[in-house]
Order: sequence, then C-alpha cells, then structure tokens
Amino acid sequence: MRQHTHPFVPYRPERYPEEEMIRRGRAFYEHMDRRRSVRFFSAEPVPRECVELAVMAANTAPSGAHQQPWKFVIVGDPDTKRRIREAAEREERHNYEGGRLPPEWRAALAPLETTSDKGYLEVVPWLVVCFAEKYGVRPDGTRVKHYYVNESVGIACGLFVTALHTMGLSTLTHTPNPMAFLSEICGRPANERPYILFPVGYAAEDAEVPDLARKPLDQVIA
Ligand code: IYR
Repeated sequence: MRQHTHPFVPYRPERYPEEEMIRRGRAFYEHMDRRRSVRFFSAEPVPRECVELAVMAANTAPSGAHQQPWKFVIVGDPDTKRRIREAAEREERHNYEGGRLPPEWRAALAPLETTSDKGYLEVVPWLVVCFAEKYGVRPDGTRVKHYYVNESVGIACGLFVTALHTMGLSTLTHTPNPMAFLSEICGRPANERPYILFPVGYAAEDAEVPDLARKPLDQVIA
C-alpha cells in the first residue's frame, strides 16, 4: 500500500475496447467540429439551469494546485446587460473608429467583419463573465498565492464552451478591450481580473458565421 500524508481515494475511470475508444473519440470530435462562435443570437429565453450546468462543467477543470481560480458571474437582468453593452461599445469605438487597433490587428480581424456594434450583448438571455482570481484572499485579508491561473481559467472556459455546445446553446469568447469596466459593473474585488465575457443563448435562426476552415491535423501536430 502507498503511504499518503493526505487522503486519497481509488479512481477507476471507464475503459473501452479499442474500437469503442475510436468510435467515441470520433463522435466527440465531430460534435465539437460543429461548434462555431456566434455573433447573431436569438432573444429566446434559456433556463438558468443550463447556464449553471455549464459552470458546473467548467468547475471540473484541472487547475494549478486545485485552487480553481475562477469565478463566473451570471447576468440576466436587462439593465446590467445594457450597461455592459454600452461600456463594451464605448471601448470598441476607440478601437475601430478611433484608430486604437493597430493595422496588423485590424487586418487579422477583417475576415470576421467585427465592428464596435455589440448589440448581441443585449439580445442574449444571459451574459456570463468569467473572472480569473489572480490571488486568493484569506478571511483575515492576507493573500494566497495562486499558480498557473491563466492555464487553469483557460481550460475551465474551454469546458464551459463545450458544455454549452453540448446543450445546443451558442456563445462567443468575447474579450472587449480593455475590459476593466466588467469588474466595476459586476462589483468584483481587486483580486479578480475579467477574463472572458460570454454571451449565451440560442443562435439566431438566420445566424451566419465566417466561412473559416480549421487547420488540418498535420499543421497542428508537430
Ligand atoms: N475586442 C474587439 C476586437 C477583437 C479582437 C479579437 I483577437 C477577435 O478575435 C475579435 C474581436 C471586439 O470585440 O470587436
């Protein structure tokens, strides 16, 4: 028997025959390959439980020292959504119309046809703002060092996106730039940094996405 200094429990993940492994892997890949980032949403309501389930999935992510350095703020009230839209558009107007986006960045975004209009932030039933806890705070106010925060929160957000897609919902990994306004509107403390703003809802019936291709495997396996 191994000797532990902390509690351990047995772990016996499911195993499958090889054919079944491949069938499952292919089915999951094909499912994920149908996901697209969406900028045209329906206003149709979505149960809050779906959003909470996606956060539960995100919360299963591996994290540095199991510190789970993420916080998800779920916004459903129209007034807060409007304030977030207005603040995001104010910043983006500086980017797109005020010349704050460098030419190289502007060129990279051209195929997406993004503009400073972020109307979808008010259309969707839910906005979910993920915050990264740069450090923890003990009840006495002292700081707890957090490790690999970006990696951890990035993985959690990936699982969040995956869970929404699995429920037939759509989202966008929106990073308004700069996004400090989200801390203020969501009333978050100084140890939390806005990470990604997710509009969550059904894709509009007439939604369109850029005709983009994913890199083939030989370009992503080195
Ligand atoms: N934050 C801006 C610009 C933008 C940047 C990247 I990188 C994108 O992939 C898409 C947009 C905006 O939201 O329009």
